[in-house]
Amino acid sequence: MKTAAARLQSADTRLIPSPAHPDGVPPRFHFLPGSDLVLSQYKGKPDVAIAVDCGSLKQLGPSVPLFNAAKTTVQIDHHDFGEPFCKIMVVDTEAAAVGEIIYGFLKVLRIKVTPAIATCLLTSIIVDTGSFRFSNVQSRTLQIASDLLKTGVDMKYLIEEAYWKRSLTTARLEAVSVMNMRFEMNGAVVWTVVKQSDFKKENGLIGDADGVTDALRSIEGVKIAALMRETGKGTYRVSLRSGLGINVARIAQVFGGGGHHNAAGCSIRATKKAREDLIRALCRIAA
Ligand SMILES: [Mn+2]
Repeated sequence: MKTAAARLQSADTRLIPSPAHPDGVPPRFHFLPGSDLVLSQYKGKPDVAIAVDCGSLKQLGPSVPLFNAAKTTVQIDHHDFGEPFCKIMVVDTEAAAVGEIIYGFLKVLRIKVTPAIATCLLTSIIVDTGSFRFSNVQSRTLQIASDLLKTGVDMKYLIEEAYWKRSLTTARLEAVSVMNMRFEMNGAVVWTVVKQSDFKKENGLIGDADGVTDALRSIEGVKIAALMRETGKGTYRVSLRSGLGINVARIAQVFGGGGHHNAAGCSIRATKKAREDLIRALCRIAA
């Protein structure tokens, strides 16, 4: 009988891009081994569908019918305010990143963690902990990172690629978002909008402005930062970040999204009214 590891490794694995990044793997993650396996289209019925780092079925967007067509559905997640939507649940809200959960899973399956696997898992941890700076970092996070480092993965390179390196497009979109930022509550709340026309002008994609919210949150005095990116479909994709003790996931949930205490997101209509409702809700919890 084949071991679980051998079965998994020989499986005809296809990866479907996240609806959060409909353009496929964001360019800054093209360095990840296997990023070229991500498909933008999939025909047929999958045997197994796995939702990773996805707090609700809604987050799968246009992939929902394909996902639900699978015989077996699996949810691997760490969101504080996620909703269960799969037959098999592998959820650990204490994990700083899904990379931690998958690492534990591979250990149980006795799958050898190769440098390529370690590169992806460590990147998951680096990204979800802001390079080991966020409050979700625990002893276990560092323990797993240490184990992954032992495979020979080059962490300096990963941090350089995933964290320090920004494309010129990203730098320009960050400049746009800083130029457009507005403060509320004596600077406790900052919000900004990046319009479709900005993305077009800078030849950028939604994912090119991923890091903006953290940059805004780092401004002295800011307790909550909100980035609203206008999608092509009349909505804003909202990213929220907050300081210690402020739960932005609660607000994201009210607006149909979800996430973690200090990092959450949702989608709202791209109207002044919807924007103001959101900002008002943010001001209430920042008070
Ligand atoms: Mn995550």
